Amino acid sequence: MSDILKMLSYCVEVGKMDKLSPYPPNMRGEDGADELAKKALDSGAKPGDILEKALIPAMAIVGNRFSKKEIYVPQMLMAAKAMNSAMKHLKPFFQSGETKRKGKFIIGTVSGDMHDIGKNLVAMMIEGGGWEVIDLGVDVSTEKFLKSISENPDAVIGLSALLTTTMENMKKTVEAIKGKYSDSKILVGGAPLTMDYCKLIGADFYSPDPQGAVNYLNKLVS
Ligand code: B1M
Repeated sequence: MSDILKMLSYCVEVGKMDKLSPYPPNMRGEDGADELAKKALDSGAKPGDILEKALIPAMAIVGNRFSKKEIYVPQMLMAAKAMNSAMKHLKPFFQSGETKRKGKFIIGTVSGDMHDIGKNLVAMMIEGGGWEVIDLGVDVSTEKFLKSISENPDAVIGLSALLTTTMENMKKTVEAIKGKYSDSKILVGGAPLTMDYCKLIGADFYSPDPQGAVNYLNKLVS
């Protein structure tokens, strides 16, 4: 991995957003995730590599540290902000799919859940894969999903949940969607989910990562 990617990964890990951000104090005045993501792209790194080799592993480290109580919510939040600072440079690349739109994809993080980094990554990758993405955001109620499906009846639906508590809300949303639109295809994802849980709640597919989500959607139209 290049030095730029290593440094970018480290910036996300420690929550260094950009050159002007005062946090962490020992890196004051140094490039942050914002500048380094841009430099990585300028030096020829592929957006997918920046994502998979630098950003996603950094967030995994942050998550493990949080689990072990080595860091707390504020540090986690700073890391998420640093990741988003880098992502703003990658987003146009993921969105500029050269292929014709393959269909519509509605995505949202389920009710009660504010986590959006993974959901945004999935949305970006799917958009880059040639799909029109309707992103409903975070804390999305069942009613909001149903309204969007009524406006886009052929869309595939994607639900994300990061909390064990909101997995239950995902179940309720899947039941409501399938009750009203039995032919709909629902893809679920998020760190606490499994294929078994996907089957249990009556969703159609579980993907642990964005690429699996893209592959699933592409199979539906191939
Ligand atoms: Co939260 N948080 N958090 N958090 N947070 C977790 C999820 C947690 C596992 C940390 C831990 O304890 N180790 C834990 C959940 C425990 C549990 O439920 N069992 C937790 C907790 C407890 C909380 C709070 C309750 C903390 C508190 O306030 N005490 C609180 C809840 C707020 C709420 O939602 N109501 C909270 C808050 C936050 C922040 C706001 C500080 C921040 C979110 C910022 C944001 O999203 N804008 C945050 C963060 C950053 C995390 C961790 C560290 C990282 C999540 C992340 O972005 N990962 C996380 C720990 C962890 O995951 N290890 C944690 C990177 C991202 C790329 O991965 O989202 O898994 P992920 O997405 C992956 C795949 O899952 C998949 O693709 C993505 C890319 O590979 N995927 C899909 C995701 N959605 C998909 C949908 C698909 C397909 C694939 O199809 C539709």
